[in-house]
Amino acid sequence: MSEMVEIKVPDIGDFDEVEIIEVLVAVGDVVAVEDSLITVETDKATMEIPSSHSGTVKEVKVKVGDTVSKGDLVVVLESSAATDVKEQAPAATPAETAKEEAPKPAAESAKAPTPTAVAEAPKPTPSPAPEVEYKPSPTANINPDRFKSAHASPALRKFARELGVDLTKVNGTGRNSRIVKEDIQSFVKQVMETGGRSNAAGGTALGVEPMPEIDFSKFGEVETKPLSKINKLTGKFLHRNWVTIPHVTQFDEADITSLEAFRKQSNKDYEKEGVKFTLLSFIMKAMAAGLKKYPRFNSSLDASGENLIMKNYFHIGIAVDTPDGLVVPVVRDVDKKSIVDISIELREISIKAREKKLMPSDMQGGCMSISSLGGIGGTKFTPIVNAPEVAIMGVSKAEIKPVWNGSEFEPKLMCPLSLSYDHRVVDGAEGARFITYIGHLLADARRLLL
Ligand code: CAO
Repeated sequence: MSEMVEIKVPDIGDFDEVEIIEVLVAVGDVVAVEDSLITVETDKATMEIPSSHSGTVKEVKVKVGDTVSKGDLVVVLESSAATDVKEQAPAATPAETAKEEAPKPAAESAKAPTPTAVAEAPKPTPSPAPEVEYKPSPTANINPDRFKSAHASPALRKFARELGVDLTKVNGTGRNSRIVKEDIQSFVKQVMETGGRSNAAGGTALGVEPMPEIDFSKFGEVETKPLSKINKLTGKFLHRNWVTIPHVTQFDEADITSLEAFRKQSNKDYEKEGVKFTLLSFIMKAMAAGLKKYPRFNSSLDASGENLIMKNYFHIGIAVDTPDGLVVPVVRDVDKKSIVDISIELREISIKAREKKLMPSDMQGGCMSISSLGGIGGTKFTPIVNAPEVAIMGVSKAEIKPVWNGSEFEPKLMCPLSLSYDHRVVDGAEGARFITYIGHLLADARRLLL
């Protein structure tokens, strides 16, 4: 006889109010015991909440973005197998390294159900979950260790193994680059379409030789240092963006002589309030105005690559250099904020970034990014577009230069700008117009107020 069973969030260690990043079931799905229902994420770990019962999903009580704690209702199942309730498994405490560590297997002794069962799911398992011994197929040539470290749920790992897909070569489009089912499907589709030649592993994707493995110690003393998590994550995205987006980089120099005088004066005026203005806040404001005037810069290609999603909000990503690598937090609604507010927020997010306190949501939703190396040096550089954005602007160190005014050279403070854009979306003329407009705005700070 069937019964309705409520599956609730079990004890998830020290965590409370954790965010749901994936809902893995929908009404009508048939689930087995231990099938994952949702994935939750803290700043330290992702965990999957498995089902304690088998049955058909009748109601899903949560959605992505919700926060849940122990005891919150996740789904209601119509369960026919009353004996499949699981005993609470030993706690798999999410630890600092939980995303990388192999979790402990869950205990599986059964307990007797009651007719009005209100079940707590078995203890959640930090991802990646226990693996069936992975045996690469002769043709797949997959590195088992790297496969295990791929950011995907156990169910998807199984799915990938069945298809012979090397998860390390699949780009994750879910939260925090988590691999979702559609990523595996589109990977397979791509391989089918290109006869197996398309492969994200560097050389082979481009039809060139892979990098040789070199024993550098033959040439002198060496030390091996692992890349940070951020390095690895950004590296994957940068690689993808570099090889898949046809980049053009347009250079210009903005005359910021009068803006610099205004900035210095403003710094004095606001000293008591503790507000410090750097050039970047003014550039952010100018960029928001540029996005309004040239809306193609404020767009993204949709998944089919056939439509542009035009955005009516103006959020700017700022590349921040941290000891662990590059992160890009987003300042929202820059068009609506004053330069004072932007400066305060900029300072706050840089501190948060360097103290590793950014939440995933702090780094989402950007329309266009700025990478400012102006405080460090260099004359110009070619920034890589931060997809799904279609453009990014690099800022280098401003210098006094002689500028011809028609009758003589004048000393002007010139700030180098490097605008990279996705040439599928923005054409060269539009790129030149955009960067010229930014220069025009920066040449007179009053224009930023209009
Ligand atoms: N020209 C000349 N001086 C500049 C300048 C420019 N374009 N931009 C900033 N400066 C000055 C600032 O005015 C400040 O000087 P004062 O203290 O005398 O006023 C000094 O350089 C340091 O500025 P800052 O870098 O601390 O502040 P910012 O607002 O310009 O930048 C942030 C903030 C977070 C973007 C920056 O600290 C940072 O992390 N930059 C690196 C970004 C990066 O790594 N990009 C590369 C991405 S690709 O790998």
